[in-house]
Amino acid sequence: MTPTTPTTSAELAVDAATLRRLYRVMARIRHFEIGAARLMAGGRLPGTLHVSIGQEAVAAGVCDVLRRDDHITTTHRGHGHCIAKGGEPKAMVAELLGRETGYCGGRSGSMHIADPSAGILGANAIVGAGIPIALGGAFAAARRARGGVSVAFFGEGAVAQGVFHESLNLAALWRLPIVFVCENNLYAELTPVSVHLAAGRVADHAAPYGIPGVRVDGNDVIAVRSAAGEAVGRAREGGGPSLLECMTYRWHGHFEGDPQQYREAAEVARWKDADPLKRLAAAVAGDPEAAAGLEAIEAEARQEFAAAVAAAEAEPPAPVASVSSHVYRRPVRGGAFG
Ligand SMILES: Cc1ncc(C[n+]2csc(CCOP(=O)(O)OP(=O)(O)O)c2C)c(N)n1
Repeated sequence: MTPTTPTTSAELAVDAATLRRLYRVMARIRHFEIGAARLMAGGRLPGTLHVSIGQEAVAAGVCDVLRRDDHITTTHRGHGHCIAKGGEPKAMVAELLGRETGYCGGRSGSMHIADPSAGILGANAIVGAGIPIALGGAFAAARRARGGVSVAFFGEGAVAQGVFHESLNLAALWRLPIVFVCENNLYAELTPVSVHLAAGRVADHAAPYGIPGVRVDGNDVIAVRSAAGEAVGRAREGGGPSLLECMTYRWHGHFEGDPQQYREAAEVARWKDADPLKRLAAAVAGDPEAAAGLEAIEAEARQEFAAAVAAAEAEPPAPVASVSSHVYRRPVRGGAFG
């Protein structure tokens, strides 16, 4: 992995405002995840937590080329995608902390966050299960014919699931406006990719379905944005689906508390050197307009998370009696259950 050589935003063919916007989104994700991990370590956050520290460039780069009414689905490691797509950290934190103002009334926690108003069709605890939901979003977008696009985010652990292949097949047959974005972070739980995927490259799964498949450096936000821009543009114009494989790495364990006996500290350290935020900061160092105030952006991001925690912790926990709300459907007279 070679960090991008410092250059100017003109050479990067991306304007200073875009570079700063990308940095801000990555910083907001980074500080949300660091903060959430600390809350869990301190016993203030119930449930299980999977953070995406180190993978921020994928969420930021892809969502930067999406419209608010485009759809995404995400996974158990989905906070970054939700933030990048326009989800509200305040409602996300309230959900993580089991408060009624959370996205799901505090009943679901980290792995079910959804915000249809921002096009977020949901995180999903079942590996691969978000992919066909995004496919449905793409089908709906095609029917509406307003140029909408759907993006399915998933880890490489989902690629051996049948539904990944079924979805690529249908998307290709019907030329649906969808981009399949695989975040290949080299591990599925404790298992390295070399042991669980027969095809060395996820992107190679595109060819049998006759769709474009591209592998990019997923820690280079500009490269991700550029590849995603091409795939999303093609989908919007009726050119059909694409598969994008973003090579990246999670700095933390699979879940918070994971003893991580399956990987070497030196490997983690190598990937920390390829930190997507530091790489973008280095890339814009020669451009005073783009580089100004990156520390202030970081401070704002930390403050955003702290304010969300303070607001959530000032509220009472969601009432236990609400636990079954929205689970059972009230019988309809004369209907199937009436
Ligand atoms: C269908 C299914 N099988 C197994 C699991 C248990 N499980 C949870 S996360 C995970 C690994 C996912 O790896 P990957 O898709 O690469 O995502 P990452 O955790 O690396 O972001 C597994 C096997 C599950 N949640 N769903």
